[in-house]
Amino acid sequence: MTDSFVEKSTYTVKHPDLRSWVNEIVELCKPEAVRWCDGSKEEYDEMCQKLVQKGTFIPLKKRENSFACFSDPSDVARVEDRTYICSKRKEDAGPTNNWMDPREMKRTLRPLFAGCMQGRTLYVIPFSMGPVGSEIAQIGIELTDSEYVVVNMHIMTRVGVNVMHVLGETGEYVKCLHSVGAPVKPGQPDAKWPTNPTTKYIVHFPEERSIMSYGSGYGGNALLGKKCFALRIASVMGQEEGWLAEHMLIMGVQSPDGKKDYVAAAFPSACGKTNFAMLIPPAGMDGWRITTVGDDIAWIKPGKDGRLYAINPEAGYFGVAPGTNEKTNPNAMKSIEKNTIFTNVALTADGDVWWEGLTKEPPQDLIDWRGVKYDPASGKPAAHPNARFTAPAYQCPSIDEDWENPKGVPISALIFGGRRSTTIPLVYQSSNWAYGVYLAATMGSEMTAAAFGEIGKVRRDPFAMLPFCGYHMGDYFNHWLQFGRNIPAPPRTFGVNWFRKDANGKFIWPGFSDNMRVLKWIVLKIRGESNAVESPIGWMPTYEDIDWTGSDFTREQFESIMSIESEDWKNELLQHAELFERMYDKLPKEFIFMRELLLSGLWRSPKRWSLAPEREDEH
Ligand code: O2Y
Ligand code: MN
Repeated sequence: MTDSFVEKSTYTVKHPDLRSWVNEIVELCKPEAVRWCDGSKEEYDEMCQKLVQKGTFIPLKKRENSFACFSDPSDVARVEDRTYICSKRKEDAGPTNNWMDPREMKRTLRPLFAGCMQGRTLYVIPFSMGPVGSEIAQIGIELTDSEYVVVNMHIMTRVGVNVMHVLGETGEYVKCLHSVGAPVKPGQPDAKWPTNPTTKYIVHFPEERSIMSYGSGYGGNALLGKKCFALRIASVMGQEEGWLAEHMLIMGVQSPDGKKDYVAAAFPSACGKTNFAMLIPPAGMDGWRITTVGDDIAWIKPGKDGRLYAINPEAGYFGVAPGTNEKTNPNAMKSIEKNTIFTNVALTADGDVWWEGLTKEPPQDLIDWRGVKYDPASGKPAAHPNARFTAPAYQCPSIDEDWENPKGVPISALIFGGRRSTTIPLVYQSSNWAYGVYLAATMGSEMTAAAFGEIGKVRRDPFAMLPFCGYHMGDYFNHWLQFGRNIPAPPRTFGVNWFRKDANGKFIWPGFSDNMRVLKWIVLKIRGESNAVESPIGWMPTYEDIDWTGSDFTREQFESIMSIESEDWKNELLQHAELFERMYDKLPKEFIFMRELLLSGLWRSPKRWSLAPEREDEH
């Protein structure tokens, strides 16, 4: 690579392996220029201006330093069916991942990457997942031909020269190669959202610690620090090195006496994790406060004191816009007032953004996410359902004072939640670590989008990691069990379900800020300051154990979302068996016994186990 070929670099690269990898990719992809990113504000502003000139970014008059853009309609979400774990051995990817032999995959990808960056600049993005220099943090280098990726990575990760300093001459890093797969031919205009409409591959090579992503410029497919690195590759690192990379938010729960506990919580995609992570307690629960460490991913390591410490490897939020409003998430609304990138939202006539749920009625004269005048009579949404905001974490009013603490924050409880209209109660506590692992492994969500199968059917999503675990799910369960054996006092584990419905199909639990009532019980429970009764599936609060200040939620309603219908549960356990069959060769023995124990408990319980005292009469 000659110096004139390098468009810009404000530092000298001392890492021979990195230099040769970049040279190799330049040789293969044939970009017009190479730029080594330094993470500066000047660089961010310059890239945004470039995107404005290209017509990709539309500056927003109503929000300082903020932009909107519309993706190609073929490029609107993660592509699970095009996502591969190419471990050397098929059995290491397991039954829940797409797999191809790594050599064969490289033979497939090489011709696609050959010349794919013609007419574009290749950006070299050095980034840290986690506070730069933290013992828990990891370094990645993303090579991309997308300015949209550069600016989003600036927000979502820590990009910069200081990362190169930590990397030094021999430091380890994850190789993240990304191309939109749309070379620009000489004389041809570039697309506003370059993408490859027919060919997409999101490929992970766990043993090599490398990622190759082709054909998409969108979110999790292209911002490789997020799902690809921080979950799929990091989960493999965690298994080998004795830590956990999890699809979990991290929040602080502070009581009026100033005591704070940190909890991490796993929910499948599209279950309101960002709302929960930024929760504001309801009126009347004075003195309780939630602080936000992260809204999507947690890296968890045992500390020297035997406790677990977690960091948020990210530096921003890539949140779902539709449904976000002043009631559902006031902190997110403040986080996106400035310095924010909006993708696939609708635009208002006065230079602002709009999405379904932001206000009751859409404003007049919207431009929809396809870039055309919106017709409310069309029955279609103005914003794409997976429209996103990318906003810096420090802009969140509830950000925790220790969110960048390189040591992480100590975790007292783990919460696992799914989207279930029946069967799973509002909250319950597992009686021990192994049962906690079992309940997380068997969690599931009813499908809300036809993309994943029959709407309403339960899709098992162990630990909310089904699309994100970089290795065999059975090995993952065993890793969790072993992890608990190695720590003196593992965090307490809880199951929650905000989504139970009544006979009319209406949600029973109000959710959002009322979830604080459940959190308060959880936190007091781990402090030994609240009560519980034993149910066939674990410990549960009674109506009296929950703080109902300012709420009109009745005892009957509470009992209806806490009941355990034994027929539903027997069916549930049959489905657990189906899941276990898929990973029979690696299934922990604990799971077999745990399922038997649950079954025997349910066998003895009434048709409907309820917190109501008359339950004994139902035998
Ligand atoms: O569709 C995408 O590319 C984004 S998916 C995503 C983004 C932020 C947080 N979580 C998710 C997810 O799918 O879990
Ligand atoms: Mn997520």
